[in-house]
Amino acid sequence: MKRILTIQDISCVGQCSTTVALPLVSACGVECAILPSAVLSNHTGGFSSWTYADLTPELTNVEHKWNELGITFDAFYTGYVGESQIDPILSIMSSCAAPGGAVRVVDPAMADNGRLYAGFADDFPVKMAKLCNGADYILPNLTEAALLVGDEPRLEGLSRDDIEFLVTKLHGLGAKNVILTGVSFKPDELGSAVSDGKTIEYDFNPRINRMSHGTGDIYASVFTGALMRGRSPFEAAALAADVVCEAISQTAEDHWYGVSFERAIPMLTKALSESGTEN
Ligand code: PXL
Repeated sequence: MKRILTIQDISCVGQCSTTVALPLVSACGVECAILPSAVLSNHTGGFSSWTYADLTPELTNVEHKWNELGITFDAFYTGYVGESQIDPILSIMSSCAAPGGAVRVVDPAMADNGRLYAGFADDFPVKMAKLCNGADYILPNLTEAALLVGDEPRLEGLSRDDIEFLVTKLHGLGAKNVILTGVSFKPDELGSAVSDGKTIEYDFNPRINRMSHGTGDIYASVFTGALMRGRSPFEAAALAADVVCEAISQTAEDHWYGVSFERAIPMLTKALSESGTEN
């Protein structure tokens, strides 16, 4: 069984980041170690306030212990992290990689709907771009993608050429594969562009008109888990989108702070038990 390490915050309440990654990567049949970068009482997207305990010094402490014990990982998956954590994370990715190398999946979780999340400085995307450099896979939404390459975020009316130009610029950050989410060429569809730098494939699902928190974390977690189970990047992205759609459709109307991803776990495990190349 592959062992991955996810590095992101623990939002104790809110169904996002580590509390989504751990169950979903595990449900994929992949061992998931965690390294919490911070502990928050709840996420910052919709609650009026939160507590925040920064764990930056602990990242290096843990890294040294793992180096001493010879603990390594087949893949790293990063999500919501702070500016001071970028360099320690890059160090962990190089010193704790499995002897044959480790896959780097970077979800630059920092923005949505045209704006940075509360608490991030305007120059944070430049720091996040450093983490994208050398990543095997980056999974920005349209807002994150624009901010990473220094553009004004545009959420609507992007043509195929606009998307492909944006994807090219994202590769220019030093990322091998780009999975750009939030792509839409027709009002009733929403999907992603999956690019390896040579070819772009598109995956679309019917658009669900509902603002849902934490869907990017569900998408990145399933993508990482499925990839580590030997699915192609396109298959992993398509499954991730299907799980997000299933989770949203299974979420009660008044459940505002997250989506009930738990209800999509049966379809995820079923999909991954069906044919596919084991990795
Ligand atoms: O879902 C991304 C995320 C993760 N962690 C925290 C957040 C958010 C989005 O707002 O606030 C703390």
